[in-house]
Amino acid sequence: MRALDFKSTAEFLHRAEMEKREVVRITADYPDMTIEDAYQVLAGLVAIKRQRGHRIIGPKMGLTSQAKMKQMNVEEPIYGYIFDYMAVPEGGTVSMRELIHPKVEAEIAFVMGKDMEGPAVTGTQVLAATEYVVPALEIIDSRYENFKFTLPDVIADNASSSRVVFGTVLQRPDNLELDLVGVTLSINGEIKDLGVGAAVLGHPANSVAMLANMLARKGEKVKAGDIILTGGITGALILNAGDTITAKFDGLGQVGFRVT
Ligand code: 0L1
Ligand code: MG
Repeated sequence: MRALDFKSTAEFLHRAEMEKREVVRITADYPDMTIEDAYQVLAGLVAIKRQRGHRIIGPKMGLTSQAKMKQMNVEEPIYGYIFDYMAVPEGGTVSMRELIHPKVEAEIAFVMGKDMEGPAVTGTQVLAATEYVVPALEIIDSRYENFKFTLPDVIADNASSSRVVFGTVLQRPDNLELDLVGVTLSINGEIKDLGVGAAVLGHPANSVAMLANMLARKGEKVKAGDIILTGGITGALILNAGDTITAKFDGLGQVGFRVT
């Protein structure tokens, strides 16, 4: 069997995203692809997007809920990157014509005020280094057929990152109990899922701490100015044209968009 070529695999996944086309998962042809290989493909994908002039808004954490970790049979979340072209204004629209088979999940995003370098960063340190928290909706859109993949596949595919909508009200994290923040996720005015901040590794700040510690293995860090998606508080709901999506976060406000 041919060895996995990181660069051409990254190009393959980038093309699938740009052409809004679902593709066969990488491990169908390369069953031995490791987690390490997958992060190398992701690095290639990041390089391609940067060459095309796109800028990273911040890293994101994925698979942070017990439900998703159990489903994928993993003990550690994964990370990817959110780029500027993925941002949709609050109250704006997302077109199904631009995406493959999108889903939406409600998350809390952290706006970092200071760099955070692992390997032993804690949630408490993260809160001290955070400038603001903001409610967010992440639209995930796996490039793989039927949204089916193994762990290395989804890492290589930038953790299914596709679009993000940030709320417009930013709050200081002091005096907020983010683990206790209740969230409802509604489609067309009907609550379809709900959750609480603690669904994200016990506290969303723990997700940023884990991210800093995972990045440290690659000699990277969380940077001041990064806007970090910490992981789904709710499950991921399938989107359809005509949907209006609203997430309400107790004490943090709300965020929404329409699907055309
Ligand atoms: O943001 C996420 O948690 C997505 C991680 C990748 C798994 C998925 O696409 O559901
Ligand atoms: Mg997510």
